[in-house]
Amino acid sequence: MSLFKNLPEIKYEGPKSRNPLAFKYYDAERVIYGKKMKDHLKFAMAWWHNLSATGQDMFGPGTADKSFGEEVGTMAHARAKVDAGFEFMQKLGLEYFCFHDVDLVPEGKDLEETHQRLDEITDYIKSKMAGTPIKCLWGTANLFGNPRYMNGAGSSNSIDVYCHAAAQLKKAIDCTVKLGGQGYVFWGGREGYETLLNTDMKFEQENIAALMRMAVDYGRSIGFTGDFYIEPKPKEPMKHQYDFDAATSIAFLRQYGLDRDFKLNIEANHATLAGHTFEHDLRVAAINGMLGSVDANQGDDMLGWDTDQFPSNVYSTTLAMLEILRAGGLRGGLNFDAKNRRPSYTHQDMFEGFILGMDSFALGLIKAVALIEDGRIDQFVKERYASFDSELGRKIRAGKATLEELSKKAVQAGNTPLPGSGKQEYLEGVINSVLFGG
Ligand code: XLS
Ligand code: CA
Ligand code: CA
Repeated sequence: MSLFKNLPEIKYEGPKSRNPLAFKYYDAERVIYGKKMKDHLKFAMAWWHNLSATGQDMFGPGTADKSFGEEVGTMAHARAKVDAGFEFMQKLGLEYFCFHDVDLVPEGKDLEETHQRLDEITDYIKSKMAGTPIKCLWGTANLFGNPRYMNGAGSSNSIDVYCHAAAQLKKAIDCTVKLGGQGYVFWGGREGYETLLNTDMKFEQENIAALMRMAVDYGRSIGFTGDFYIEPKPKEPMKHQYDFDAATSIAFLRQYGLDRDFKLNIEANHATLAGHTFEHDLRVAAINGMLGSVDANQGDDMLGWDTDQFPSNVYSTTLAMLEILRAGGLRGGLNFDAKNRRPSYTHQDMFEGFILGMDSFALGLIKAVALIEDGRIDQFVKERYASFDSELGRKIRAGKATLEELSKKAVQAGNTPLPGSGKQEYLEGVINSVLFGG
């Protein structure tokens, strides 16, 4: 039975197409640098936004009907969401999905009942995956929604809450492994604090690290070979979150010896909330060997919160894809942690959201390749550091120079010349010419 009856399979029709239900740029089979577009862009559907969220906000209830013909909050509804999800992914040619434990099933009266429900639904999901190219990109546990997590999960002051989180985490890893998940995400929604007056920051961070260490040990013990990820975010819901941005999260992972098993899942809207660009956090992750996966969305410059919009800004997707290509691609993928705006409440809007996001990243990929082929930006950056291309420069780069010899060179040189123009305006013009020059 079709749950999206009037919605077709979405095909590539090219940039001139005016069909709202067709891809204009995303051509899954097109080969770029020896790899199909769909393998550069391993798009994933987020179970929570796409199949669960109805547009509810603090001023009013949801506007979108995601009941899929069943009573919300029942196991029949959980199964209907699986049916809807698979039909949706197949119609859009999506090959990956991501989930939280509580996106899959309604929580039971206790952990035992919830675990039984998860066993049942993951059996069902597995049966739907068979014979399709659909795979699990990553799983996670929702350790922030239930009131027991008001003070965090790994950072909670209560050992009972900490153990409950461990039980949820263990089961979410089981489900991820059962579904062949390639990654496991920690997003520390409430792993932070509201006021230092009641907080032992060091104690909390050590406890989070201990929980992550236990998760790695358990995951490896049951055969999980994928990456664990931290997903940085500076704030919301907590005022201060410990995984503020890529740099902070990398320092944390190294501090606690978790950097061999963890990488980062960089979300565009979280980077911008931290006061960075999306490409900044991608670069920080990449140069530290920590770029794992991406949550593809965008925020709104005029709003200070996590709006999780479908990406439409091609300037941003181009610069993001440039970082990803330079990093040699992603072992993870591009998960649309994105939701329709509240007034876009129809099933067709769900399709159009994904078409927008997939086309924006496909165009970003095409334009990033064009920037690389154009060569002017790479050439400029190379020349900008050319003064280090000397014997002394090589000594500095090799860590073999001394302050005394640098000082001697400077004194001998007399008047130190200026370092050369940064030519930002020229470079921005190059980007415009590649993006819009036809
Ligand atoms: C919330 C986060 C969350 C994670 C998974 O802001 O983006 O959805 O991706 O827990
Ligand atoms: Ca978000
Ligand atoms: Ca996210």
